[in-house]
Amino acid sequence: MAAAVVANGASGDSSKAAFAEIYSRLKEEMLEDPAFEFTDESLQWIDRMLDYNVLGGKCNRGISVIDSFKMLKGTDVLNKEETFLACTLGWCIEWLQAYFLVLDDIMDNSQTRRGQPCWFRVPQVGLIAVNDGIILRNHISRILQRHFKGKLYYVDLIDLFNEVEFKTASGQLLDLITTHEGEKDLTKYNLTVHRRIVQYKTAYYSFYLPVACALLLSGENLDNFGDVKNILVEMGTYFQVQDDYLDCYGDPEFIGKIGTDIEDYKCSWLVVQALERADENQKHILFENYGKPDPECVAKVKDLYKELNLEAVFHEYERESYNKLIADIEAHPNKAVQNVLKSFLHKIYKRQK
Ligand code: GPP
Ligand code: MG
Ligand code: MG
Ligand code: MG
Repeated sequence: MAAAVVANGASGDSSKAAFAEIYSRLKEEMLEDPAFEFTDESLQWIDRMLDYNVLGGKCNRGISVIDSFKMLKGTDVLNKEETFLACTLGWCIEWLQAYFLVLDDIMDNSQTRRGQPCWFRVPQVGLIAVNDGIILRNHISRILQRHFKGKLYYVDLIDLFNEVEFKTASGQLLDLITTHEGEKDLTKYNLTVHRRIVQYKTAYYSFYLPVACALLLSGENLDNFGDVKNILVEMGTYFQVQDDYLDCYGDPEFIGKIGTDIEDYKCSWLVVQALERADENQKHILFENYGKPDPECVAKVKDLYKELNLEAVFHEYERESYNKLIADIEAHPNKAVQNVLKSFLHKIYKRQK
């Protein structure tokens, strides 16, 4: 399983290898936890549930903790203790991601994730997946307690994970209830609404959290890095626009998931762009077909996207976002921080999955 992590990583080889190695240790610790008197059956459940949901992703978030920490320290070599701590925080973010995805796939009624059926679709799992989500979340607290309690920044770390989790759940709420408002009234969807949703549901946990973990490991006070947070939230917004784009245009074989945004009536960047460009007739087509499970309706929406040339609109957005982010990053006074931000941006620019 660890090999899959290595193969999918998008960063320096040494970080990837070190990162993959730590997973087994953290998993073993969770399985040995004396707080639970696991039967063999429950031990096997947790073992399989962890491998199924924590592994198999790109691990960009997790590996970014190590890469960012190295850049902040200005070295390519970390000692054993530093490597372990950075990898462990990286895995906590991957555990957080697993927890969110297990639940998000239920809420979005998705079919596949990372090239396999969503966890709740696995026979015998079903809604036990909800409880597995809770277990995954609790594992994070237990990992942090075991390895960071006693560190000066322990409380800040706990606060950080709590705050980011709350922001993400709030974003998820906005994402979900926006589809109810005004009984499917597309006129409510615009870039401001979209921006608020994606900042909260994606940007904080995917972009701010890894860098904030590296800053805490480096002994920094997060209050001094408000400008860095703003840039990372912008980067996270761009990342979720890519996710919205790939939901429609990505190859399911390659991205490992089948899009559901049109069926789910999501306030996706694509539908917002379509609404901005559509004439009355085209708007009528959208109003009639968006948010319906019927494949014919989905196809009509996709045809309209094509007519409006949304692929080109996206590529232009992607170029502009990149240029703006690079300009913001280069305006930052600290060179090490600039390197952290640029490295993160280059991991996602023009990503295909
Ligand atoms: C991405 O939305 C956002 C999340 C995965 C956060 C979920 C938060 C919870 C509190 C459960 P998405 O639905 O567009 O992601 P994907 O396309 O990967 O399903
Ligand atoms: Mg979702
Ligand atoms: Mg989803
Ligand atoms: Mg999506």
